[in-house]
Order: sequence, then structure tokens, then C-alpha cells
Amino acid sequence: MALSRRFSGIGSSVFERLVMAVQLSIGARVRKSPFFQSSCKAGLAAASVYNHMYMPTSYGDPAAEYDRLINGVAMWDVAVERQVALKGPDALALARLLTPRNLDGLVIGQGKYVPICNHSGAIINDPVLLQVAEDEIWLSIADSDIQLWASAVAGTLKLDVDVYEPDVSPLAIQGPKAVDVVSDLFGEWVRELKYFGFRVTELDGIPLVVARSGWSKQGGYELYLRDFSRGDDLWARVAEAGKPYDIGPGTPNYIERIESGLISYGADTDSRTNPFELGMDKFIALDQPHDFIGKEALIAMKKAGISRRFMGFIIDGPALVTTNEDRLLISFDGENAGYVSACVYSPRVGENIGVGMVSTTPIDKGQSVTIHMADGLRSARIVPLPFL
Ligand code: THG
Repeated sequence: MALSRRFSGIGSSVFERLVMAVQLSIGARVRKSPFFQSSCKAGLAAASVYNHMYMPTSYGDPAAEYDRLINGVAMWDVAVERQVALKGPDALALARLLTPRNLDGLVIGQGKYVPICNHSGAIINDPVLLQVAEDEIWLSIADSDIQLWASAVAGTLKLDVDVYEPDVSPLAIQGPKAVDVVSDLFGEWVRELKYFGFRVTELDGIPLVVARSGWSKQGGYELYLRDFSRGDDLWARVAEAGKPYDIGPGTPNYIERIESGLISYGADTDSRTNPFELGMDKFIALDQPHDFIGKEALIAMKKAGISRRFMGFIIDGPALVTTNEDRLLISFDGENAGYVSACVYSPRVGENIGVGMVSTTPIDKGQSVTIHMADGLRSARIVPLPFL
């Protein structure tokens, strides 16, 4: 494998072992993306389940997929990022209730990262919000049932708003050359979009939204397809336009997201994780005049301070050759001090790196912790995120 030689110090085995080896049963209960057939033809090798839908996680060549994201351009089927539409006169009123973020000054065409908390102040999702029309807001959600949550709130309060899942499925184009592919497809205007900025448009009659966003720090766009039946057409069109830039398939990337410190709801969080522990303070507007779910609890939490925090880890020992299948226990001074949710050898950092939730005691003391790996104990230094 020529590509893996670029990453000095490690062999291709590191990447090969990143692929899980279990078969998924394909049936009617778990939903398929509109890009599913195209993904399979492109060599889909592994999938997980997210928002009741198959989520591609590997095309069988992790070294090539990482390299494309860092140095080229990759296309990802991220239709699992389902939209929850809030449509009607009370759309904004409902959105305000759902998130602690201050939504003043929301404009059509600009997205926002909007954590959602429950009444106890625990985080239950971290969507991107898009105001697509005067009376229509989409929440582009992570893996939890926000449609049920939002419709229960709207129904209980008798708000004048419909809450439903529209026919919308994002296809991400990520990497330093994504901007070239997307401007070849849509025009030079895409270069002027701000981060999370978007425009409603079409491509050869395929209705979609073009947004500057995506779950990586390598830059890129997301095409929100608005007609399920055109999934294979859109996939083919992007693959064609990407040819001069050597585009290839990929997925939300395990290594890059750790390097970039991006939060994976459900992997990094548990049922009690609060936004302050995740370092989301700037998104939690406790002093706004509007009420929102979790306000009282969050005010109390802010006052009490946090006892654990989402941090990075540099882990001693030889290069990790497997990814963790479960959270790894962290201990400090012989006591439980949290968990590492994901760790890997990073070719760019040149170290084993991880992310996880750790007690503030070792952070404040600037001391190392012990990580309980499947094959034994390793020492780790706690460092701020992101790594790069
Ligand atoms: N794209 C779309 N929807 C999504 C995701 C996505 N929904 C679920 C999940 N991903 C949402 N989670 C995130 C988490 C982080 C970011 C985007 C989506 C992100 N954060 C930047 C950061 O951390 O630096 C910027 C946040 C900010 O400052 O506003 O990009 O990927 N459609």
C-alpha cells in the first residue's frame, strides 16, 4: 500500500485494523440512504446505525480515506444527519425553547450550531440549525430522536407549528479540494459562503441546499438533497465533477475528528453530560430574556462549576493498532476519573491521541492519568483540544 508509506513510523496494519468485522442484517426496519446503492457500488465495506439508518463507516481502505480528506477531496454519504423541520408561525418560538443558544439575529441562509438540553441540563443532541424560510427552520440532528422531543413540546404547549422529518439527505464533500469540486458544480459564489452559510438551489433539476459545513476541519460543503429519488443521480454528478481532483468515497473520519476535537454525540457524551463539561459555554446564553428547556438546571450548574471536562489525551506506548470498541476507564490516584471515548495513532501528530471526559482533579494538578486499555494500562498526558 503506497499511501501508508507517507505516514512515517507505521505500517498499513494500523489502518486495516480500523475496520470492524461484523455483518449487518439489511432489512426494512432500518432505513437506507438515497445514496445507499451508489455507496455499495463504490465499495462500502462497513456501516453503523445512526438515526435509525445505515451509516457508512468504511470503504475498506482507511489510509486512502484519511489521505483524501487531509490532502484531496472525499464524498461522504451522511444522509443519517436527518432534518427535523419546524414549520409554521411558531417555528422560531419552538426553536428558542429547544436550545440554550441565543437565536436573536437568525437570518435565512446562515446556519448555527445549537446544542439541545433536557430539563436536567444534560445534552440530548447537538444539531446545526438552518433557517430555510421565514416560517421554516431545520435542525440537522446528531443521533437522537429530536422529532419526538420537539413535537411533544409543541403539542403540549399548543404551538402553531408542524414538526416533521422532511425528504432531505445530506451528501458531504470534504477536504482542501472540496471548494474546487463544488465551485465547478455550482459556480464561484460557493467560495463566498461563510462557515455554516447556505443557499437553496438545484443541480440539473435536482433540488438541494448547498451549505459550507461538515464534520471535519479540512473544509468543505454539504449538499442537502431534497428528493430521495435523485440520490444516485446526485452521487454520480459529484463523482463526475470530482474526477479531475481524484475524489473518492469516505465517511466521517475517526482519526481526523479526534485530531480536530470534534464532539461525537453519543460516543463522547453520556446521559448526564452537560454543555459546560463539553466546553460549549459560548453557546449557552443564560442571561437571554427568552425561556428555554433546561435553563434553571444550567444556571445551577454554571454556579456549581464542573467536576469533569472533555479533553485530549496523549497516550504513551507503541502505536495503537486497534480502535477501542468501548469507553476506556481512566484512573487517577487509584480512583475512577472518567473515560476515553475514542483513541487512535495520529499520523499527523505522530502520537497516540484520544478524547474523553476526565475529572478536573488531574487537570488542575497537571498530572498524568492511567488509561485501562484492552491489553493493559498506559499512562496519558491530558492536553487541550484540538490537537491540530
Ligand atoms: N452536518 C450536518 N448536520 C450534522 C452534522 C454535520 N448534525 C449532527 C452533527 N454533525 C452535529 N455536530 C456537529 C459538531 C460540530 C460541528 C458541526 C456539527 C462543527 N463545529 C465547529 C467546531 O467545533 O469548531 C464550529 C462550531 C461553531 O463555532 O459554531 O463544525 O456535520 N449537516
